[in-house]
Parts: sequence; C-alpha cells; structure tokens
Amino acid sequence: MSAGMRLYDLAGADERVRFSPYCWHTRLALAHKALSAETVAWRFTEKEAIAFSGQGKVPVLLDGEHCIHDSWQIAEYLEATYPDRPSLFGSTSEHALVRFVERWTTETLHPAIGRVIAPDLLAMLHEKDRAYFQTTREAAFGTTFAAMILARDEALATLRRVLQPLRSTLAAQPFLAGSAPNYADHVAFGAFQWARVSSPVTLLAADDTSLQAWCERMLDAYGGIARAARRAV
Ligand SMILES: N[C@@H](CCC(=O)N[C@@H](CS)C(=O)NCC(=O)O)C(=O)O
Repeated sequence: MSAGMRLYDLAGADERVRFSPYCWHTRLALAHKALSAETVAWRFTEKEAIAFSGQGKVPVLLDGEHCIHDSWQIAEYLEATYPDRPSLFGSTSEHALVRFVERWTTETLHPAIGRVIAPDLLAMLHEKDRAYFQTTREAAFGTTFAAMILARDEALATLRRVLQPLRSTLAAQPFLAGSAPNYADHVAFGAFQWARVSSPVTLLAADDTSLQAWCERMLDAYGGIARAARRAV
C-alpha cells in the first residue's frame, strides 16, 4: 500500500533543503505514478538511521514491509508494484534504454556537475556533515575544494561540452521520453535540480535555449514539485 510510504531523503543544515540528485529521481518517479511518501530528512553522517537497509546511502524507500534502496532499484520496484499507474519506462526496450540514460547521468553528468558545484555544498550542509563530505569528495575527485574553485571556469566549460547530446536531443523533442517525461527525464533532470537547490552557480549559458526550456518544463512537471523545492541559495 502506498499510504504508508516513507522516503529517507538527504537534507542540508536546513532540513527543508533536499538536494540529492538520486533522491530527486525517486521523488519525481513517485510523482509520475501519483504516489506520495512521507519524507524523512537524513544527513550523510546519520548512518545508523538507515542501517536497517543494510547500507549507508539514500534514497531508501519503505513501503509496507518492503525496504528498497538504490534509486534504480526503487524505480523498478515502483514500476513492478504499481503497474496500473503511469509507466516510468514504457516498453521493455525503452526500459533498457532508460538504463543507459541512468548510467550516463551517474557516470558522466554527475562528475561533470560535481566538479563545478561540490565546494558550494559545504556551506549548506549541516555542520556535522561538513568534514565527512569534504574528505570523501576531495578523495573521489582527486583534488581539493580550493583547487576546484580555482578551476571552476574550466569545469563549467567541460560540463557544457558534456551536455551536447542532451542539448541536441532536446532541441528536437520536448522530453527525453518524447512528448511527455518518463524516468529518463527524472534522472537527467535530477542532476540539474541538485545544482539548482545547492549552488549559486548558473550551469547553463543564457543562450542554451533547448536545455533551458527542458529544465523549465521539468520544473513545471507534476504540479511544479521541483520548482517549489526550497533552495539553499
Ligand atoms: N546508486 C545509489 C547512489 C546513492 C547515493 O550515492 N546517495 C548519496 C546522496 S546523493 C548518499 O547517500 N551518500 C552517502 C555518503 O556519501 O556517505 C542510488 O542510485 O540511489
């Protein structure tokens, strides 16, 4: 039953600020299926609060007796459990192609955006998360936040090159899924929502019209839940 769903969702110092791109995948997927979940604010260092899930990352979704972690697993769970609601994927072959969008977003787009915005996240995180976040992310990027700030223009130029296939696709159609969004759009847009909520940096150039227009459509989708999200900056 969806009535009792709970979603553990990454929060900043202000618990209303929810910035995880992966949690946005899930929030948009729930909205797509017209399902609601009570969200539970969670911080990076609160590992014990989600220890019941057997791992240490969010999103974690509780639905009755089911506990699911990993945004892709959650999307597949929602699709299988609520087949009468609008589909997140469409056909079997579309489902397989959305997996590619999810992998490209996680493995290429997230690092490219992260290089631009990661240092900004420190200021909006809860104090107890800051040292953990800086240490783990500097190790992951192989550089310091101070060096990333100095190299920000270069990182932004790289990101804008990385976005080219997304840009040209969205110049030809309103959404990645065609005339209406599906989980491919939730995933790719989740990356932009991450930046929008947590960083003052403008990722897109003013003349990047196809991407700007798609972001506006995604901000308006599902009753405007992404646009209504509280921003740290
Ligand atoms: N593959 C996972 C990745 C989830 C993930 O990395 N979540 C981040 C928040 S954006 C997290 O909880 N990180 C915990 C940590 O770094 O300790 C998914 O798709 O859900």
